[in-house]
Amino acid sequence: MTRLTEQDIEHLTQQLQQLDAELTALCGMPLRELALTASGLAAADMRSLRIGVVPITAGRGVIGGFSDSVCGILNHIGADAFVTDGTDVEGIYQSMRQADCGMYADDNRYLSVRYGNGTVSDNGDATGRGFAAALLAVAGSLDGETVLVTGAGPVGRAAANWLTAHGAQVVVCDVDPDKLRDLPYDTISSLDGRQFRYVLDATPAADVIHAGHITEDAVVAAPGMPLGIAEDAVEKLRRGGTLIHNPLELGTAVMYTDLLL
Ligand code: 2YJ
Repeated sequence: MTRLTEQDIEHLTQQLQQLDAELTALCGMPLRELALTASGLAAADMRSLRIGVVPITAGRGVIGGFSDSVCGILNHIGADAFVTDGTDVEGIYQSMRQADCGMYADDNRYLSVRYGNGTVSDNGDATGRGFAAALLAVAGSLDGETVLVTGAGPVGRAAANWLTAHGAQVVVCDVDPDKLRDLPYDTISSLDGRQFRYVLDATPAADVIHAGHITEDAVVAAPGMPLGIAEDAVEKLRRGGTLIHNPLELGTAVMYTDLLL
């Protein structure tokens, strides 16, 4: 995920009910159930763990509203989350003393940790599985269906693994041939001349997927910020397809449900 801005997450906490309504309409389940599904869990596995969200000042520093938004997402799905008073190592210490789990992000990595058993969930991996689970939920079944995954980084690889395990035929596209080497999927380095019904956009770049790359009834799951779906493709999806896009909510929710394993 690209570094989020304050504007990206400004109204996120107030819009969680609306997100649940949208996800339920599209995927047949709200954020909490989708996250549990991506973690391979059932509704009955949900637990309310105490989790400290630690503001991290390292690198480019805190993003205004980031820790509060993460805390809001966690509490929305049933966790017992709080933002630590201290930042960085002091905050991690507080979360270890006062909570079962911690969650923290710097400019390169965003992690959740369960202290009692050492379970760790990485945002890239969790996001890939979360959006793959959303795509499957919209489709109903992906058995034998071709799914395009754009971007062979951590998000794309996790999504490709999850989709393959759930019966899809995955095609991974990346402009960097080194990233495609040794991948156990069909791979392409350009979308030219190809059209797909199911797409998981895991690139950190804007305007990767255009209208010509998707069918009229396409289902596109896109965690990336900025959105990798060009305006003409968004317009086509509005007319007859489905677009699932949220910058932080689903990935963060899966990072929590992964700790319940
Ligand atoms: O604590 C804070 O407010 C900041 N240190 C949050 C930084 C958030 N980090 C990002 O947005 C990074 N791009 C996360 C990279 C995760 C890769 N999956």
